[in-house]
Amino acid sequence: MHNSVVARLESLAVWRADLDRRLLRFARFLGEQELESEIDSTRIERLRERLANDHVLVAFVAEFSRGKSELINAIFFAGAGRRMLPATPGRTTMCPVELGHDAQRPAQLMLLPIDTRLQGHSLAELRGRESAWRRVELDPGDAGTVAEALAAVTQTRLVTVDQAAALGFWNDEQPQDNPPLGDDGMVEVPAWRHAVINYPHPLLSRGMVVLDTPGLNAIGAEPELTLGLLPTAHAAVFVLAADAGVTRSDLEVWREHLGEGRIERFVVLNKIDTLVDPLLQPMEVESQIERQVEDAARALGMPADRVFPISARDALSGRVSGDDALLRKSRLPELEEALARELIPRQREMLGAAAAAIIGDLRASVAHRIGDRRRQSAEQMLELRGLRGKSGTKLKLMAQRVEAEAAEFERCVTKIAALRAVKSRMLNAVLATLASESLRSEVAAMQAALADKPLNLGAKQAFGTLCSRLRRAVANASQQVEEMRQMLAATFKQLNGEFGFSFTVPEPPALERFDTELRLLESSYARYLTITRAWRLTAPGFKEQFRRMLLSKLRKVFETAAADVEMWSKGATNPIDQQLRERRAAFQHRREAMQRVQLATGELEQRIGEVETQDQHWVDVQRRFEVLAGELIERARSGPAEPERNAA
Ligand SMILES: Nc1nc2c(ncn2[C@@H]2O[C@H](COP(=O)(O)OP(=O)(O)OP(=O)(O)O)[C@@H](O)[C@H]2O)c(=O)[nH]1
Ligand SMILES: [Mg+2]
Repeated sequence: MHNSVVARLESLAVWRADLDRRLLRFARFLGEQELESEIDSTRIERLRERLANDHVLVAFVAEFSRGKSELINAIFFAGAGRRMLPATPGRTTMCPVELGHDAQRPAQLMLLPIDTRLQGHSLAELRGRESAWRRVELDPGDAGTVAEALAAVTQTRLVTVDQAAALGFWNDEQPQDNPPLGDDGMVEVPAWRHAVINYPHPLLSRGMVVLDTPGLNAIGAEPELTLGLLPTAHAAVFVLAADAGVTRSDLEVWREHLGEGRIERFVVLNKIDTLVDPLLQPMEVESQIERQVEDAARALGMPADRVFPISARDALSGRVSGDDALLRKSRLPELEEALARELIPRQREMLGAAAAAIIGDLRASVAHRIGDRRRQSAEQMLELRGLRGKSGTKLKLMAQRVEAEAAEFERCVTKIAALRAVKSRMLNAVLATLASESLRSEVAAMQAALADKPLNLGAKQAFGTLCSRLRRAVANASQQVEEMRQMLAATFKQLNGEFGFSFTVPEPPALERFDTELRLLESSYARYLTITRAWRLTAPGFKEQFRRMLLSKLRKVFETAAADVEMWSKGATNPIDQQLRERRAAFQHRREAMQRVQLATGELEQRIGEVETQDQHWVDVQRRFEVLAGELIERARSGPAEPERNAA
């Protein structure tokens, strides 16, 4: 069963675990050789966290009844021998459903009641709050009861029109999207806002997360899905039905949710089994399918090889009954192969490139540290060799010179203190520019502008103003960082020249990346404000949710930028203490050497021998370190073994 996907994910998981092991070994080596620094350790920790938590999120998006849930059943749950996620004619899935597997937790279904929308908390906030969710234990060994539990995602509730409006399901100005009104004046709305399924499955356990969405066009479209969840997906599978063709509402869903952005898109033309016609030759059916694929590709502006004609129904029953011919006929394996081929390597590439860059930085900073130590040994050696055959008076003079040099060196302490003071003032200025308090007041200002004129042009304008102010803040921070860099470079140059240090300014973080992130956020939010369903934001709970969501997204951008700047600034001055310590130790060595030599001449040769041994030790450490770092980078870049080669 879809071996290639499992094999690829498996080799990805093996690669991640291997990288992690090597990183750990690398960190241990640095610790043993006393080469670690706080910053390097933080960097290694962060990278390890990323390697452990990285996942591939695939979202299934479409108008209702196109067969999203059935497709997920066919890909993920055929092994259970039955239909697991409810898939029926008409609207079935009523809330977004997230499928994943976290082995630390029991198999379970978590349901978030729809009422939570009224309080204005965003989904991201509620994720961490267990008490907000209803929990149902699942027994993976018993497919029947699991399927029964999963039926919850179709549950609805009857509420009054007012309640429906508050929940975001009713709008007097856009009656065509409203759910039907019962004779008793009640409206049917989804019972749950979100469902999370934790279920052991070969794909899910290897880091794949699947998002099934309700038919988005009419019901259940909460801003968070459009703005929070979908943009974080690595791939989206957009489902069309061959018996419906590309309808206006299909196009609307496509445009509103997948029309642009960074997500990798796959289009599925489902239900090709419905095209089978006893009066047509198979060839004729085939050319009908081809024509539909081309039409769909044209309508969506996608290349035809990204449109996959399949039958989810045939695939599911083919797999359940072990009928390989039916499975082949369903053409699902082609889609799965494409998903595995395109998606996983890309994910791997991104992770590998990020890891290689971080390890490259680590390598540079540690190599620098080793270089420093070797330089000091060389200096000591030079001095010791110079002592050979010197008289007692000469030695005394030299000892005095060491004392004078040491005293002269201590002058650097005041200069360094001044440097620290200037740096910390400058750093505080950058951090103030990127502080979340200023963000909150900017967002509040926009919110105030929104309050008077609900979501008309004024709102877009207010949002645009907010975004341009924030981008200006990032540009200012960038400028401040550049000034800091110049200050550090000039001071380091002076300190190096005067006191023989070897300080260098590391490359400052590229804040342009955050400008790009802000632009992306801006375009997706601005697009949302113009779509027809943005009226939901007029309900107070939604407005609050929108504000919190926006604020938390922005905060993340700004906090990451601030953390990067802080880390860089620390990294620039961290070596100071270390080099100070080492220089003082070197003076001490020289003093001791001189004293010993004065006592007995045999000591000198012994001392020279010691320094030689020490230098040899650093040569050895350097070599071992280079091998470790080189292997680590090579491993990060090359990625996992190709599963085909392994499998064969
Ligand atoms: N003939 C045929 N019917 C299918 C196929 N896939 C799904 N269906 C049927 O289409 C109907 C809708 O399928 P679902 O999987 O519930 O569709 P959905 O896109 O999840 O719909 P919502 O949950 O309402 O958004 C169900 O009756 C399925 O049995 C297929 O390949 N061929
Ligand atoms: Mg469904």
